[in-house]
Amino acid sequence: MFGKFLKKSRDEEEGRVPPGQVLTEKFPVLTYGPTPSLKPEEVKVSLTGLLEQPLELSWAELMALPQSELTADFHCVTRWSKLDVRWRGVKVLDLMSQVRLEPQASAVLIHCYGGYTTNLTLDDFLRPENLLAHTLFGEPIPRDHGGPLRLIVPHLYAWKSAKWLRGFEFTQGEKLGFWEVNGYHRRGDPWKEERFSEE
Ligand SMILES: Nc1nc2c(c(=O)[nH]1)N[C@H]1C(S)=C(S)[C@@H](COP(=O)(O)O)O[C@H]1N2
Ligand SMILES: [Mo]
Repeated sequence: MFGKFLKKSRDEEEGRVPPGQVLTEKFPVLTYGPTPSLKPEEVKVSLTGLLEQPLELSWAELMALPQSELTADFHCVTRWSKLDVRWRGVKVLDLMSQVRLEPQASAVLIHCYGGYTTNLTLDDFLRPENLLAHTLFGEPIPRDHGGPLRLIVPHLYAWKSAKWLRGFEFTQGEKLGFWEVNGYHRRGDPWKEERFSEE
């Protein structure tokens, strides 16, 4: 009976690991460039570009928005995946209820402290699970994992989950981000193995 239970859970897990990925229990750190050092009260999140009015939120203003939990799998394009990572923070949709986009807006370029950028279409950005996370497994996110604040976009490769989040620039058409300019796929769906650009 126990064997059957184990087998079922393994089968279940197999359906959760995208092609070409290997599970890890650890949580490796993947950073290109410097690791910013920021106190939560120094963090600001700005919304700019194709909006009726730009907005900048302080840490206190972010904490005053509804707070949500997300448990999600994390897939790095360098082929490791970690299941059931627990985050807490502000849903992208709760942040976006504070602003009105211009009708031409179709994409967002995400900016980070330290200069990293990554791009998403609005369809990929405005998903109910996406989170501005400040807590990882019940603790403030460690600095090397993107604390005080990072984006989590669980349905795409983790290079879209920008650490040390600084803001969102709404654009007409995608402006490509750091890895996307350097040969990575513009979208990055792990289930389709959208690792590299075909252009
Ligand atoms: N600002 C910033 N965000 C980033 C990165 C980075 O180098 N800088 N690396 C990305 C990549 S490639 C991955 S796999 C994940 C890794 O997150 P982790 O270091 O918490 O595992 O962060 C993503 N977000
Ligand atoms: Mo990655």
